[in-house]
Amino acid sequence: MTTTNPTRRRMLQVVAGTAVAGLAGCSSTGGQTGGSTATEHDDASSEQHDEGTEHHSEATEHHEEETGHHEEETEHHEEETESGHGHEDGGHGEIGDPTDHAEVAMKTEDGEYHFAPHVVRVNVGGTVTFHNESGSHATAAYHPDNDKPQLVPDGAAAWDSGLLTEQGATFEHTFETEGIYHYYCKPHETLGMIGTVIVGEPDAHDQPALEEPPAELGDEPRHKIEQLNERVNEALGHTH
Ligand SMILES: [Cu+2]
Repeated sequence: MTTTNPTRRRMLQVVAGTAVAGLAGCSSTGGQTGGSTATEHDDASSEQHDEGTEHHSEATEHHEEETGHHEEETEHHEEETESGHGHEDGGHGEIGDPTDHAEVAMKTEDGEYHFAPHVVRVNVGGTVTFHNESGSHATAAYHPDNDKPQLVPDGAAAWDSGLLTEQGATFEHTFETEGIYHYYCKPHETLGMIGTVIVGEPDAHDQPALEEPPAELGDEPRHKIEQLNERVNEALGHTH
């Protein structure tokens, strides 16, 4: 029940590929560059413009494209470049642009319990694979189907992996609804083992997950969710 059968996985990959093609088409009409779409775009622009120097960094190319139109976006890219794409550093790095697939490790380390990174970001239709690295953990959405308050977008599907006890066990969920999702580890929720998935380019004003966490969750989970929301707002450039 915890592993994904190969056929289903292949199907998901095909679907994910289609989503990329669709996005590439949209973003060429102007809008935010993101993820692999940005890379393709950069390749094209470096062929056109870089007659002398071939070794422009990504950051430089972003500046060339965006300076003048979107000063805020340019600053955002600077931040990302300075600290790198910190998807593997345990959750303290920049969140970056959405991708079609993200991995989250579930671990018990020095008596602490983590989803790492704490926040990941995927495209609409993207998949997150949860990987049990050490200890026994579960991943479940804050959703009424799991007898929890709704901290996922309206209309979003719930998930619940059940307890993963074996090292190396995985569970994956595909996110079809844009928005912010908080999720928890059943045995360790009260110790703050909570994580977040950002799907697409959601409107921060319209997310149940970003509202003040309900009192029924208890102090530690609420505190953790507030921290996660700070990082989400930062990633979305939502500062008020
Ligand atoms: Cu856990």
